[in-house]
Amino acid sequence: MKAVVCLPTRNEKDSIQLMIDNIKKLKLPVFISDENSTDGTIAIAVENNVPVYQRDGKGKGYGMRKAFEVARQLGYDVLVTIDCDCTYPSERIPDLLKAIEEGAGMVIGVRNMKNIRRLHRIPNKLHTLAINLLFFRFFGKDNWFHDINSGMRAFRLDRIKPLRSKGFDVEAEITIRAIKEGLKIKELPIEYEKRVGESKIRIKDGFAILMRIFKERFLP
Ligand SMILES: Nc1nc2c(ncn2[C@@H]2O[C@H](COP(=O)(O)OP(=O)(O)OP(=O)(O)O)[C@@H](O)[C@H]2O)c(=O)[nH]1
Ligand SMILES: [Mg+2]
Repeated sequence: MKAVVCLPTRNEKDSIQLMIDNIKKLKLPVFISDENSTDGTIAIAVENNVPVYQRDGKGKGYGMRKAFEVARQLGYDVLVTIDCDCTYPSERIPDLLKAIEEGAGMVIGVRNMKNIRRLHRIPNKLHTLAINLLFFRFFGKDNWFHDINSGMRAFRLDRIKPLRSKGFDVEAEITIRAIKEGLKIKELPIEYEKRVGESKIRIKDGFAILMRIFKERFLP
């Protein structure tokens, strides 16, 4: 199994060095999928010999699509994505990969909700509930999800069909793709820290995520 880590970035100069150091400690290959960062993020990545790829459109969805494309082109079977804002525990990546080796098609890091701002926590619960209710018939009672927007996950690339999301709806879409493909999805509880640097998500993104869930359920 060949795995690679992708850090999606948009102006993450305050956290990228630490994120790169943490992943290098794990001896895993890493690349950046960037959104025209202008704050020096790219220079830090280049100084650390980490390859940087620029997205083809605006938004985290495009960043993830680029991540899929690059990982496939480089011949990897498993992609690990982790937000580059020092909120997720990169030292747990090996646990995600172990679960994949043991047969999971996707492993989602389920955040300890206490450090998620209330403004994010409530929509996140709503999105997760929406997927649980609308896609129940695909996965049945044995799999009830707890954090479908998590920005830390690992999955087998060959089983995920091309993405359509442009923005922050991409995590929900990746989860839905995995459900529809019948992948064995495992959840792994993880810690979650307060963000370093400026948040990019906006209230309108919460609506876009909900729309994405409904579109994926009811439109072709
Ligand atoms: N490639 C790319 N990455 C992005 C874009 N927007 C955000 N990101 C990255 O995606 C990750 C998640 O963005 P955040 O702003 O942390 O969003 P969030 O985690 O939902 O919200 P917070 O709780 O405020 O952290 C970070 O690593 C961002 O740098 C984008 O347009 N393109
Ligand atoms: Mg974040």
